[in-house]
Amino acid sequence: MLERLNSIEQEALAALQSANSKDALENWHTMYLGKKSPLMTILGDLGKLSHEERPAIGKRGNEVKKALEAAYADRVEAIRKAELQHSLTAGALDVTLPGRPQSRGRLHPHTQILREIYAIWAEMGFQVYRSRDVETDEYNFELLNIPQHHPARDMWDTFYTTTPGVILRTHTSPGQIHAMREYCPQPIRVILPGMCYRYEQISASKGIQFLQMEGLAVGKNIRLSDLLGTMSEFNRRIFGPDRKTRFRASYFPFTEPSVEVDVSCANCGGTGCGVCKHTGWLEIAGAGMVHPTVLKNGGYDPAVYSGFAFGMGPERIAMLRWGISDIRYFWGNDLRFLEQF
Ligand code: FA5
Repeated sequence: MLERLNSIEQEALAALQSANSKDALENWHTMYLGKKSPLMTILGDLGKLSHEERPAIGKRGNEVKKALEAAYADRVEAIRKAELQHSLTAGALDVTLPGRPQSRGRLHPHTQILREIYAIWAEMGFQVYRSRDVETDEYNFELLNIPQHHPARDMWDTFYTTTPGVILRTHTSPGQIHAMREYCPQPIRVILPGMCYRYEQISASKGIQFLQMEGLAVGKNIRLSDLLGTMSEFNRRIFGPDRKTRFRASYFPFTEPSVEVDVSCANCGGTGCGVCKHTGWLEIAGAGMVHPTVLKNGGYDPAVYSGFAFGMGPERIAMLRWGISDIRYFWGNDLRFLEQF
């Protein structure tokens, strides 16, 4: 029996030397140290041996078991190291190589300028109010004091749907009525950003689809001087302190009195150039005191409440800010343009 144990030990240690992988090691373990292995069978059957034989066989059996276990652990460690070494050399990684650049998206200049404009109006107490792109003739025109056949409709001709009276809005002004009807009789300070659509001859400064940003303030004792001061402050914040603001008398059916808001041309500093058509000024918004009829249509008593409103073109503001020469770039989807912002 002792000889049998010696030969088990020798055979097992020899077989261990040729086990070169994790799988081979596992097989070896089952074969030589597993429950049904010859060694374990001998150790398990010690009770069947005679009193004389048992101590010596038991002692030697345990020695062999310990030796095999120790050799097994050494071999596992050696193979782990060899595998690590192999993977370090075979799959060698040059950590000094530059990484693959991730192409990062960015915000469209529309979104960037809108966020800047929102932040300025927010500081002046104006909240964003969302209004729909698809409007009714009633909201886009009638309730804004532009009845059927009014000549002002020519300026704001639009796209019509197959449902009579349902159109794409030509300006964000119909949102004034929605906001007033929702908040009346509370005071209002909102901006209404969004897309507008017009039947328009496309040019460098005119699109058939473009952004507008309406503003509306309604309350008691709101005066023209409040509008002029607020617009001047907005221009100072968005264009910087060097640019001047000018107001020109104008006409809109939904404001009385009405003004156009101009800023001094950044290109020439106000002396006149091609960009400003040699006037020194660029128009950025229409504005005025909310017409009494419009206040009434919104639910406010014009004898008690007053307000101002404005409608500006964020694309034109972006063009002035960043020196963009053509409004069509915003929709051109040309990466050479978009990547500059
Ligand atoms: C209006 O649309 C009025 N609703 C503005 C208003 C609101 C006046 C509240 C009084 C009170 P106007 O058509 O001028 O006005 O347009 C206002 C601004 O929108 C313009 O100054 C311009 O910046 C922009 N805009 C107008 N038409 C286009 C277009 N076709 N393409 C790009 N921007 C445009």
